[in-house]
Amino acid sequence: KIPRNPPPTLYQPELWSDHFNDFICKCLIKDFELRPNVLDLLQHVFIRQILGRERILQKQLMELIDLNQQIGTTGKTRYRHDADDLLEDLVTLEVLDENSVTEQLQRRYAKDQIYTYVGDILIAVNPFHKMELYSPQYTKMYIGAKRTANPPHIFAVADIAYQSMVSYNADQCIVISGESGAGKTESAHLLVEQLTVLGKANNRSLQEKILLVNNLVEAFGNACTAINDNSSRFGKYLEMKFTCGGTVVGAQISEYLLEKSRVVHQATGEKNFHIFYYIYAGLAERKKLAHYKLSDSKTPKYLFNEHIKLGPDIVNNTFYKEQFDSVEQCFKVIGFTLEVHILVYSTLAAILNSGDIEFASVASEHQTDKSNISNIAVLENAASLLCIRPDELQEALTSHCVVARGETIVRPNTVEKATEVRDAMGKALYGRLFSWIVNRINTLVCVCGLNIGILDIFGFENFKRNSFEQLCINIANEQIQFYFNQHIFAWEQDEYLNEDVDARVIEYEDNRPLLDLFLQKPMGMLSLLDEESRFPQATDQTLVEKFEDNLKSKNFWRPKRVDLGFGIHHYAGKVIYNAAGFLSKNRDTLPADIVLLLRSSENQLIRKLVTHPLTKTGKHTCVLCVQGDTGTGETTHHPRESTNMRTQTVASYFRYSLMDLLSKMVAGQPHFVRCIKPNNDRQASKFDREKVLVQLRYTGVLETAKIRRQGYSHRILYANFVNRYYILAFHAHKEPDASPETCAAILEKTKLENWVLGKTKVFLKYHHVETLNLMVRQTIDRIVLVQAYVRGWLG
Ligand code: AOV
Ligand code: MG
Repeated sequence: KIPRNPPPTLYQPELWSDHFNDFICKCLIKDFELRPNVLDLLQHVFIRQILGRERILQKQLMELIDLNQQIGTTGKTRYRHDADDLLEDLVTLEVLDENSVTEQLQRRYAKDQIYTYVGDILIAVNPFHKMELYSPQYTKMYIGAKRTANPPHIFAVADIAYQSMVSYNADQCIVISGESGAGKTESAHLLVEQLTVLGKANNRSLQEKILLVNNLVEAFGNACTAINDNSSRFGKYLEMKFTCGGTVVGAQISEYLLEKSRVVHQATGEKNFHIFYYIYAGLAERKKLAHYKLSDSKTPKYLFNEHIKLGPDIVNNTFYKEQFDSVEQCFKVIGFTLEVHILVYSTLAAILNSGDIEFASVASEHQTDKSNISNIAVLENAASLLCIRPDELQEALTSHCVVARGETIVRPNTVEKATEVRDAMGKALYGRLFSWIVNRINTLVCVCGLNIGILDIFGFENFKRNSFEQLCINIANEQIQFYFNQHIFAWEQDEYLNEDVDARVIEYEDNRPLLDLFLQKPMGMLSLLDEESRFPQATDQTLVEKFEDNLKSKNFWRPKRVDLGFGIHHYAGKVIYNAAGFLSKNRDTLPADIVLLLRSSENQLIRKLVTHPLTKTGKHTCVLCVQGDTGTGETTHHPRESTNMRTQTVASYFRYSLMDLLSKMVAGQPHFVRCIKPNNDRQASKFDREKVLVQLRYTGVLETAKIRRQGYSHRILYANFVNRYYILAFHAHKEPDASPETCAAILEKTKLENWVLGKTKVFLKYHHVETLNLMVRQTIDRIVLVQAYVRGWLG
């Protein structure tokens, strides 16, 4: 009987006699083309020597060949051309220049082929319309397939990361980059979806949980900006956790640098975080607005943007209502009790109510401006949602304590100061609520194991007016670009030198000077900002002057006629920043009086949010981080909050976060997805050549194609290489010595071309490894198959 589905675990050379293993290997390694193998096996050796039979049934033979053909054939990498001669890998372009690259992308885009490879890197051009590319049929097509067998696709990236994780038992990391609105978040979703399928999430509820959790975090962390209706306002690193066998068992989310200022203020034409609109509409639908001290006739100030006519439309918006339902659903799925739902809504409603508290100036005897609350009813609403006493809230907002010569003195707050305190409270509560939700999710769904991380941060931004938030966002992107450069260019070219490998050097735009400009200690921009933030007398004006006096870089300049303005020539273009508010945004202080008051809240969630610092502590070492003068690559992080004045600044927290993120990323083998925005109007089928060209330039796509064509993106130590691939040329049950000769023997056997042996490593082209891995998989499949046959025949 012919076994139809040979069990995959059958490949266990140790269970078979040496004689038989020898024999199988002899047959199998002869050639990677299939027929001679099977024929040899069956006709010449197998039948006579083992079974002693002279003939075999024709039918059995044909079936065996059939089965083998289904496993697939290997061979040299084929590059696909379609009828119009469009290329799927830019590396294979005959003429490699800006023009030809843009031309290819444009022609492909016109045919809805939004994905294109540059070697092992995927370019994704935002289609700005729904594509028929993600159906179950596509999901299936990209599982375990050779990359060149199908058109380029984001699912192929998921598959390669997954296969590498399983084959090498090693963590992976998928880095998605591109400017705001280029499609990073959408790509991240697609990757998560495909990875849950690949990971054979054995219960649907886990799969559902992971996808839902992702959406929940985005409801709290995304918002509508001038560029993107669903713009990520935080950095997200989602790690999918797998067992060694490759079964998905959970996910963990790390969030970075939420743009909290959005809670209290949004730029022209922009909105607050999605969740506020969702609960507002959702609670209205359930007639519960009054319970949370909200009214459907008066939009809270924090949600009201005069440039967007939202007003009463929010409560009638069906999309918001649906989203509210799905947030509730998500809370349930991840195990939040009804009590917790209510606590979360109360906190959000408290933030909205406190935003409506108004202050009026009252003259005082000592001529310092005092402030008073002009709408006490609103204050009472906020206090009741926060479960604190209204008189205490009033006091904490309109006055502050100072300690002078051992005496505590109460000083009044001006209207301006009181407003600042009110907003600081809203921002702090929201920021902590966000971190708390993410932490809760992690305790519910996180399990340890192998992981594939997916990085989706806020993309490079250049608005009409750019502030501290844009500076942080753009520095983060600068750092990711640096990581990309290190990986694609710097480390590879260093290894040529170390290993005496002759390869042409590719010039690329190194953005290290920019990172130094921002991150160096003590004279980088963030250090200067921190230093200035420590002086109580400092102003935003003295800050920009300090920048001007100390930052000596051609990438920094002061534009004329822009008060408080300074320019930075980022890797992705020139941005003019306005330093107004930099100092206060960086100090980000939550007055001690507010902290103490909130700690006395009857609402246990509020108490939790202000009692436990939710941020991480610890030391991080990362080879990628620019660490200023010491060069040790280490930093310590202090708990973010304390009630004294020595609170940590946003800049130093930001620096810490970047390092934390990078240390996570460098731990895995990276895969890159480059999202490209084809136009600024979010229009489908519109390919603005100039716009695309600029992005191709600053992301170094042309140079990447060159280095992938000429260089060796995989460098594997002899021992590792032999261990992984000896089965292709030697007996499966006997691992040969890890010598350069063995490596050469394996490579010659595979008929791959253009590899090089260095002093300690094998240097391979980007497509070699995939071919080798596939050959190993097929060899094992064949061994399994033959074993199954033999079992069938013998038994
Ligand atoms: P981003 O993540 O890169 O921006 P998004 O992933 O949010 O950008 O994409 C912006 C919009 O482009 C989406 O809302 C979709 O309408 C559209 N889009 C992107 N990719 C696809 C796709 N594969 N198919 C269909 N539509 C797509 V920002 O988060 O702003 O940096 O901070
Ligand atoms: Mg995004």
